[in-house]
Amino acid sequence: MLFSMDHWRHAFKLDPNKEISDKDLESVCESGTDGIIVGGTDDVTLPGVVDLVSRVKKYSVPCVLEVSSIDAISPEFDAYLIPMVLNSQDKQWMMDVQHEAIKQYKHFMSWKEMFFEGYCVMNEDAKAFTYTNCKLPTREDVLAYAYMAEHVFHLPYFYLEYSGMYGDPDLVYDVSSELGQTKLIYGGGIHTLAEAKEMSMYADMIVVGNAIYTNLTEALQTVRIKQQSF
Ligand code: 1GP
Repeated sequence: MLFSMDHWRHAFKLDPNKEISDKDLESVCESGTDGIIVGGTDDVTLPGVVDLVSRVKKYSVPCVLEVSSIDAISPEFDAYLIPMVLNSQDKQWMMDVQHEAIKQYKHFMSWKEMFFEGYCVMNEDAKAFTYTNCKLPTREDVLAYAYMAEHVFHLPYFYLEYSGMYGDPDLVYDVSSELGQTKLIYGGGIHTLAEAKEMSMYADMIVVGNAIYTNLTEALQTVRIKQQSF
């Protein structure tokens, strides 16, 4: 059966650079979330990625790698998410790192397990924002990026990335209205079920990251969005 994330409503994002105990990892993996995304911005190393995926693979939850470094790709994952940073000011993050990866690895790549995401980084204080030299987009910019993700690049996912900061629900609503086929992923600053519910009203999938490490009990509650119908 082909791997798909299209039905995912909720994902936890684990950072290979952060410590998590076996007990907490079990709670995350057995929480009922649709999947685990392994991803981070800096100091993502192959040993860190391999260690984390091997621990997650003890559970039945799907596990995908959001690739941030070409040197830290392990074959253990169910699928791979490849970001294309639409609001980066450097072509490198939109096109060149992906181009280099394809040049080196295209014969090993299974395209059935590889999904490109149009990334729009919205938090100026996020590491990813600085690292990929992003420019803060206006509302109109974001809507045009979403339009391009769907109609120009035909990307399966558009990721509105507020990493570390709770975003603007009105903008999430506007972006969701702009998209048809392309699914909207929202991530950033979700710490409570109420926040998860709010963003889930508009985003196809929400991603919870930092809260795993700051308040796991609350973070686990966010999975309850899957029991609600909106
Ligand atoms: C980060 O979008 C994810 O890439 C989740 O953001 O860590 O702020 O929850 P937080």
